[in-house]
Amino acid sequence: MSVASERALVAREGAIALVSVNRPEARNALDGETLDALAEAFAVLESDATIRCAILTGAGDKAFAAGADIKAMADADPAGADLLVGHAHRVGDLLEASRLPVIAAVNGFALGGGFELALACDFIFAARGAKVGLPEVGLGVIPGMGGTQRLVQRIGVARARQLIYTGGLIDADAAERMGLVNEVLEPAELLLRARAVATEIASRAPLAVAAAKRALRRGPDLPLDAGIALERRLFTGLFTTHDQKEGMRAFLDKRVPVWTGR
Ligand code: CO8
Repeated sequence: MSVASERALVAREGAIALVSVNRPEARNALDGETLDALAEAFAVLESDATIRCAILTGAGDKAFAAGADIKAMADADPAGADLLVGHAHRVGDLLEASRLPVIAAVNGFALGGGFELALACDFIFAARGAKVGLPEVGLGVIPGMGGTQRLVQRIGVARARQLIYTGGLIDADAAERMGLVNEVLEPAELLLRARAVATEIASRAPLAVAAAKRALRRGPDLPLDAGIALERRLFTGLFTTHDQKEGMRAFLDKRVPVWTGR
């Protein structure tokens, strides 16, 4: 286990990294220090070629993250709020641009900025009984870590409006029915299942996985023809890689490919 700061724990397990938001006494609420620790953790993993997939979870059994730190925000002026949002966006931008798929393993409350953090990950697994939502309007603000935009991408504008305008929480099963959560697991199974899927991802050609992530991330922001053109560039670009030759040759030779990430 390595420590980016005590607020973000990083456990490397072969090609997988398990990152934990570590502030359980405050339900893993996100203040500037915690957000910076997460950003540092993901920046380090990004440049570690041995890591091919990451899982993000919350320390303890109560929360993934209960949102931005309300104590740190309560007396802020717009400039102070913007500063906090800057810390949050750095993490969101890193997750978005990362070559690594990141699975959010939601183990309890994921609220406000905590849910927005999960939405910035590639997809979400949740423990049965976990609760997610964007309760910001009940505090006099709105989601500020990309939630108004990313939630729409996941579940469409009408459902996003209902969740954001009401500030209501939904449980993991309801979130799964909406397509917000890929799988609901018993709490003891959550990380086991996330690790199994992360291991499968980590066994695939890393440059191809990174290209797929880029196509899937950027595509929805683009008109369809531009998204398809991006896919075409990424597809053909992979034919410059050793791993494309290796992957196809291994298939033809009926053997397991050996990826070098080149
Ligand atoms: N901020 C600061 N402290 C918190 C937060 C939080 N978001 N959530 C919990 N805590 C603290 C509590 O104050 C308490 O501290 P203390 O022991 O010192 O009193 C401790 O964690 C335990 O909390 P509870 O006793 O309330 O624990 P429960 O298990 O009873 O309840 C809940 C857990 C339901 C998660 C409850 O704590 C809660 O409702 N928390 C607030 C949830 C919320 O409203 N989140 C949205 C915050 S606003 C936001 O996220 C805006 C994002 C903007 C962009 C991002 C910028 C970074």
